[in-house]
Amino acid sequence: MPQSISLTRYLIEEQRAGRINADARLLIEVVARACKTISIAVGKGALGGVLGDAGTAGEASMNIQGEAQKKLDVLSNEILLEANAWGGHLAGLASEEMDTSQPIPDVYPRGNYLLLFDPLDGSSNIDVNISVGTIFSVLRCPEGVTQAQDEHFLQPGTAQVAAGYCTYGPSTMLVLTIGNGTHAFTLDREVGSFVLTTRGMRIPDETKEFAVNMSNQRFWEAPMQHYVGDLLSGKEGPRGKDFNMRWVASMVADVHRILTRGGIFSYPLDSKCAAKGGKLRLMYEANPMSLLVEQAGGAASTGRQRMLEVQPTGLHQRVPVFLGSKSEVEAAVRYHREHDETS
Ligand code: P6P
Repeated sequence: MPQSISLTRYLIEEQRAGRINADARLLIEVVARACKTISIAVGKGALGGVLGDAGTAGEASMNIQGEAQKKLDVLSNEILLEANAWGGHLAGLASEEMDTSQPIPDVYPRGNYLLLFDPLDGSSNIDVNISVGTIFSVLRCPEGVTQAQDEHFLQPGTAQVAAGYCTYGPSTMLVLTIGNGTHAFTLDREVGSFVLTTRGMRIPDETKEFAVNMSNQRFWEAPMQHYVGDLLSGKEGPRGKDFNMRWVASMVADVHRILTRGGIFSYPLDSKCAAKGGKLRLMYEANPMSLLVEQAGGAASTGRQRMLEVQPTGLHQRVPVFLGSKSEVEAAVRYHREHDETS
């Protein structure tokens, strides 16, 4: 029986190899520990008294995105804030659930990293017992800055030191990259630690599976209409093969499937969300997922630009997203080039 490698051992070996320093290693360990706490809360379901909308009876609490917060959104956010406040490796935190970035309380030492997270992505699925997840991204704080402000977070995805997600599904899995491949760890609930179960996830270059919310089709731009229209035409159409479709409406679940067996995930611009720049958020959804996908041999684009090279202009900026099997993302980008009315 080969000796199992824990997340701690993996990170220590990466530190010994000089690919990560002690502070970043400890930061990732703290985030992973917070995810274990969230996993326990999510796993209790109706027994935990934390399902349903946050806020008082008749008045749901809304986040900056204008979305109704679930009780578990708020709880997960609090778990991540509390776990990371005292560690001494952060100069600031930003969350989908908070209007602006948060300073580290003065009573605690500060560090050189910035942590961004979506504490519970896909939380609308919580009440129907479908997988949800935590997405996180780690950036370096600019030299000389001890109390980070929003503008210090506005770095392109290529600047990420680490990125990952924790998916709370049939098993709880942490998928992580520190820039040396994408690796999956499964939570051993009996021991209480994450164990390396896939070293070096690889996304197949080709795919026959796409993930998109088809109910938005009438709102899409021309390139997306042409692209998906040809996918649906199957082997009689220009793509020459039949495609299957999956849409969980939980980005972490859809991306985990794609990292595991290939596919293309898309949340394109549509006339409903175009004014906001898209639906999904760049800093704590698209960028971390794009780094994980590229590190697994896939590709990630806005349809018109490599995702990781987008220069952010706002903490909660939204972008169109195409990510997954490299040749399929390249095909989607080609459709945008050939059918683009905006170019
Ligand atoms: P729709 C969940 O709310 C989320 O942010 C992603 O996890 C998911 O991919 C997307 O929105 C689902 O959006 O419009 O299909 O409900």
